[in-house]
Amino acid sequence: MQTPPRLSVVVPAFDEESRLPGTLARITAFIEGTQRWRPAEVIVVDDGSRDRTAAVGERFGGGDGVEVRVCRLPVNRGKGAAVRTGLAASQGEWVLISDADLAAPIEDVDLLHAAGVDLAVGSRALRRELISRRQPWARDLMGRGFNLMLRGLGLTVLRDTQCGFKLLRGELARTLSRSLRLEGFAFDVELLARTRRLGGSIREVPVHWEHVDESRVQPVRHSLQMARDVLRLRLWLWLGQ
Ligand SMILES: Nc1nc2c(ncn2[C@@H]2O[C@H](COP(=O)(O)OP(=O)(O)O)[C@@H](O)[C@H]2O)c(=O)[nH]1
Ligand SMILES: [Mg+2]
Repeated sequence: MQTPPRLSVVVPAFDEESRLPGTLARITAFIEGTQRWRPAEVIVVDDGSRDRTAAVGERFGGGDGVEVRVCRLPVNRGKGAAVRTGLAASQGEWVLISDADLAAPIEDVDLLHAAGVDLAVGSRALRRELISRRQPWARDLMGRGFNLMLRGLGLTVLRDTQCGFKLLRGELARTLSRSLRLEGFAFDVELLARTRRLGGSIREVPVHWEHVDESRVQPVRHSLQMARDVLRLRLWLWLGQ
């Protein structure tokens, strides 16, 4: 029997052919340079991209002690659906969810791990001095509004739920993959809520962040979708689902 990976890195990817090679190179170089996360697997989840994202991922192959795999969704379903697919496919003792632009540096996985909890949530709200480049004001506003809504609905006590950099215990990742339902950008909120329900420990951990342009987020369309999704989540939780 092969030893299970120490770490699975799940990278949701929608039209990421240009950013992906650099991202995979940085992740594999980090893992190759450290003993503590080997062996590792990187799971690129191609969410029905219209470009060559999947081919780029497949061609990359991997590195010493790192395997890169690609899961493909035939049509675009959303970041939540992509992450859920990656969690289900993961085999690691720990599972890191990371955006394809590495706005939070891969090295900070050690900060999340040091928190020693079941779900460590990377955060941009706790230590603003770690942010070397801010998001544009419209996105910042969108984030603040969303956070306010979450608080009003009693869905979170955290300061930043939406940072695309989170570390979970492998068992928890696989369990969550069977119960997550939100398929869009609001899925992080459900991830947190369901972890809490399962009795998992959660901590918000400040990470470095450098805003990367070329966002896949459309402020108006996705704000509406996220608002609708957290209302659905609120209802499901009240109904005990
Ligand atoms: N699966 C999936 N991933 C997406 C979608 N849109 C964005 N992503 C991924 O989510 C991550 C964050 O997207 P990004 O454009 O960097 O968003 P921003 O930095 O929050 O503006 C990246 O890894 C994207 O490839 C989508 O519709 N489906
Ligand atoms: Mg980004």
